[in-house]
Amino acid sequence: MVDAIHGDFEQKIANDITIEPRDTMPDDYRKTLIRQISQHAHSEIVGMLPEGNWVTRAPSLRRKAVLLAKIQDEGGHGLYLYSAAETLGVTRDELLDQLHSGKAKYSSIFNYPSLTWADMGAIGWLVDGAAIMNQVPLCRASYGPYARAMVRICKEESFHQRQGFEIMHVLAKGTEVQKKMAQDALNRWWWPALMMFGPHDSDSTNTEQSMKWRIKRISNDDLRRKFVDVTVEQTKVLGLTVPDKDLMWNAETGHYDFGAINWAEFWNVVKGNGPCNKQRLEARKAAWQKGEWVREAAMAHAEKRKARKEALVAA
Ligand code: FAQ
Repeated sequence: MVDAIHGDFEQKIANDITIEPRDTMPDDYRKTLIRQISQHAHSEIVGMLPEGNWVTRAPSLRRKAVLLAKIQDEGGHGLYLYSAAETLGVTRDELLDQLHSGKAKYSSIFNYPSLTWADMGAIGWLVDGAAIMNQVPLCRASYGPYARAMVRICKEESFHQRQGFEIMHVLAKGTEVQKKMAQDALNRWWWPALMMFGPHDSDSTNTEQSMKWRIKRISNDDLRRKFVDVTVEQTKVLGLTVPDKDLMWNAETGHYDFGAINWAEFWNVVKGNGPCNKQRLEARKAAWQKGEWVREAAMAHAEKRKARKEALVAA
């Protein structure tokens, strides 16, 4: 039955008309959007750190310029997403407070270390590759500000994925040592990249409802399977080996079968005990503290401008 308050909302969802900030929406819809969008924003901001680790050690000026541009893009994605979350009635300070106090989740993948230059290739290729697979359907999410932010984000993520693949390609076709480095990066990032899609559908607490609300359009397992199908073929082009002895083409299903994911490792990382969780949080908190004078200066400038405008209007 369509209830009086949310009838309009439900009809819009059924007819694929986007929900906009001033529209009536159920509290739980608002809550789950704030949850997902803010986790996503935090992931983008924390996700700058593993790559930031290599800016000073990029092997050439060109590589350094590209890497810097990519990291800045990720920062921009975080800002669009925080803005989209703010349209739902939460403040950025509240969201950042949740991140800094360790209450908020962000993607498990960014709690792994970036040990060699090849990791810059693997992150672009696999992590951005998984992000695109997950985010293209979000361009059709039912909440307008989120869907619109995703369109631009996906365009930029495509460039990121290509630059990562190109780094891997150069290394994989290079010297024996370079090829080994590329394979080692693939070995370390493959399974964490599969974990990015979240728990199996049967263990996913939010998927069913989020799909009913057309926030998510494709389930965690279906997206993961699409990612494996596409990425295994790309691995062949690189001449590298996917670190999964159970990986096998299944002619009946038309998809690759792949091995079991280590969910104990996944939940351990999500709960804050991954290899770099503490380091990542410390880095974000330090950046926030060091940026205090910038925020104060910006506020003082804004207040001065406002006072000047008011004086002009009064004159
Ligand atoms: N890590 O019920 P579900 C990027 C949590 S951006 C940590 O299935 P849902 C760009 C989940 O929150 C990467 N926690 O959840 C880049 C939930 O807990 P809650 C981020 C995870 O929301 C590249 C619980 O497990 N992308 O990479 C993870 O329906 C390179 C149960 O899970 C997005 O955020 C995880 N991997 O589906 C930047 C995309 N997976 O909240 C820099 C938008 C699950 O109930 C460098 N988000 N959990 O306490 C989504 O599509 C969804 O939120 C999912 C999870 C698919 C991530």
